[in-house]
Amino acid sequence: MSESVFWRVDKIRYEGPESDNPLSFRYYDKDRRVLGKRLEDHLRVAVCYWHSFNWTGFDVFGAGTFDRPWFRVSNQLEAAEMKLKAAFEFFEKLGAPFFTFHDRDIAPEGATLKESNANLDRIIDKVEVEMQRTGVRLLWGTANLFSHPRYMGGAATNPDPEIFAYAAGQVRKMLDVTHRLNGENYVLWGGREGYETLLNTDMKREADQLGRFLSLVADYKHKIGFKGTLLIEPKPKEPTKHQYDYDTASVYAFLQRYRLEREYAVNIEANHAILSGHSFQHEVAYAIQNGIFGSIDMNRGDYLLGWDTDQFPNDVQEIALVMYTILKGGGFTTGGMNFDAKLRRQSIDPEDLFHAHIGGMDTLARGLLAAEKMITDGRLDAIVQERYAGWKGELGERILSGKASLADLSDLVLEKGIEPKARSGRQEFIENLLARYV
Ligand code: XUL
Ligand code: CO
Repeated sequence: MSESVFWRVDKIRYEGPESDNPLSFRYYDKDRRVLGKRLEDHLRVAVCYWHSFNWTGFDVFGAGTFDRPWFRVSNQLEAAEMKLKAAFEFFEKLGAPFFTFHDRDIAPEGATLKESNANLDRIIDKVEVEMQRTGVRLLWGTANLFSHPRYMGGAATNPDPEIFAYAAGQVRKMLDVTHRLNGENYVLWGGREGYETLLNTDMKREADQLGRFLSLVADYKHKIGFKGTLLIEPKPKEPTKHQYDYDTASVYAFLQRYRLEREYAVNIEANHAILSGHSFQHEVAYAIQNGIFGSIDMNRGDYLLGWDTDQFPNDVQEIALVMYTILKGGGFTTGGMNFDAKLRRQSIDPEDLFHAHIGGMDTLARGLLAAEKMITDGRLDAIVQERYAGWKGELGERILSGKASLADLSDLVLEKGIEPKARSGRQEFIENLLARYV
């Protein structure tokens, strides 16, 4: 069947670490039991539509480099159908249990919202058939509220309420679609919700608009009975200079201020964490500790570049730390690992898309297996427990329960002549221990 772009690739199988076949998994053994659960059910991998099937390889200096058949078809709906067939062939051959998409990735934007909705309906009928045929599920859906020029000044935070209304129309439709396809989550990423200059921006008003928008979305979710999780994806900058959903802590503060902290969780993207000046593990740990951890957008940046390069992950130690944190937090519920990652624009062969995802999935699997060792061994946890052991004693209990005042504590130190003894944080020792699991 030479009409398929992926005809040269067969189903990708697990062949083990000794395999020399680059089109096989060396670690991603989906049925392997890890801490009582299948590896596939721990990772819940998703392939994203936008980078893998829509992006042509263009950058700000040059045109697309990928020659995919659907880029050559002028009828946009026909192109969407071709792309859909190719995407599901890819998901199936890769063995990805989930996929993700924006409304405008999967069906073309029309001249009006009505026309766009009709385009979407027509393609979604076909998506439903493909999902049934392959068993591939929807991790999340989302609306693109950033590409069209109408959104240049933001969607919910736009100075024009008609644009707010247009965005509401798009999200309503995509919530309906996500619900219809049994999506497990719905994502909101506010790429243009922010500002370029305060000289033309009323920041307080924009925050209230965004709070209102998120409340409307939550109300609608309940109205239609969508049981999935609503997720906000933090990012500090790019395309907008300053984005309101800067990082997990800013999102959490925002949600609390608008009393939405029980309605939303976060979708943490690896390289967005780095761009906000945190580690990936920090963002995940912060979300878990505040009860708003939802899902992951998996990728990596480049140490030499300060922007969102969206590369496939290859750092096992970084993933091991994140998986350790996620497992200790109870693992994913509705969330998963969505590859929000793209090929380099010189990787023009359709097979490159397989190599990228195989490498990414093997890296996730290795990280998970290392995290399993970290947990079953128990030494890392014991080190932390031991470090805070003093707080389990009488003094610690009195302080935290509020039984001791500032003066009580001062008197205690003065009367007993307490001089605390310094103890090593043992960072290098612990890092050497970590290296043994990875
Ligand atoms: C942009 C980004 C988006 C969201 C979905 O940096 O990560 O693709 O994941 O809109
Ligand atoms: Co993302």
